[in-house]
Amino acid sequence: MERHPRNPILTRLNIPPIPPALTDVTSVFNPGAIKDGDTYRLMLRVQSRSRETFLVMAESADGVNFKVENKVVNFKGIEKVPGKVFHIYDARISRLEGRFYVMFAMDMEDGCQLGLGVTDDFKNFDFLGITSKEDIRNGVLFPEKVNGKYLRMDRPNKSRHNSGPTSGSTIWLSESNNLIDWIPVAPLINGRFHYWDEFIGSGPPPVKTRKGWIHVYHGVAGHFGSSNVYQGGVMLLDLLDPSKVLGRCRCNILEPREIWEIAGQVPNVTFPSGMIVEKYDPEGFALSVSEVKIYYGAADTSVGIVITTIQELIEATSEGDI
Ligand code: BMA
Repeated sequence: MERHPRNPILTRLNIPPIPPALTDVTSVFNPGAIKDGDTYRLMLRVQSRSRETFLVMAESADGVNFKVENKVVNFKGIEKVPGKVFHIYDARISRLEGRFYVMFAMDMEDGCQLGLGVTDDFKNFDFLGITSKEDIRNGVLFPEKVNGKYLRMDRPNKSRHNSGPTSGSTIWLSESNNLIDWIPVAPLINGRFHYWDEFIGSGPPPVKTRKGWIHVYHGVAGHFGSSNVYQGGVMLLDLLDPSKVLGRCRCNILEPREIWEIAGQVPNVTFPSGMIVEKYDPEGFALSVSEVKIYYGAADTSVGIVITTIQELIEATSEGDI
């Protein structure tokens, strides 16, 4: 992973005032990402000084220099959800059957749920529903049906960081016939206690390669007392049976090192949430030589980008287990 010299590519100073909710914002982080034709799009998590979070779109011609829109994303229909929705955040964008689906976390009275929205043009967004029945986060859709089912990875929140938010240490594969009702199929990977990825959760949606589904996730080392360290890692799933894990990195592939990753609203956080692959073959498999852009939230304060290739990501999954 190579950090781009332009980093951090987005900070609070790039967010135009969007009154009344967003003026003089505190932070921008954890973006969803997609390439739509020649346009790179990010769905940013922007936080105000009331510590409310809103989703805001940004676009770019080169994937590095982004212009942020001066309006908040409004998922039409979300206002009908019974009960209070405190925040929606951490959007993951997937292109599926020709539409753009957005899965995001919804903080509600009973914990966190996974909401699903859809758009065709990144101007009008529709809310499709709440897709979970338990406290859960980090839901990412596969970009196509596998064996006749929609698939996603998700992370039930079964534990809690030291005096922090609820978290979990198992990423699950779930399946659905309609994108709204999901059934857990199999646990994929567990946290490795005492090492870098004790608590885990999906990063960006998985990408199809000839070697399998490549998937970037985040791992949290929680044994440092005063601070949880959020890092990036990668695993490989079988193409035809994604419940089979073919490989997983031993070391993290991204960790907080720069001052803007170490210091901020939540220190020591690199949180990968968007991934853009530049080149696919005609059958839709990512080329191993393709450049990959990974977007991440840094210290819950700004947005960074690292560059790698499909081949390097795949190689990292065969380092051997810890
Ligand atoms: C996780 C999520 C992320 C956040 C991270 C670090 O539990 O809430 O949205 O970036 O913690 O604070």
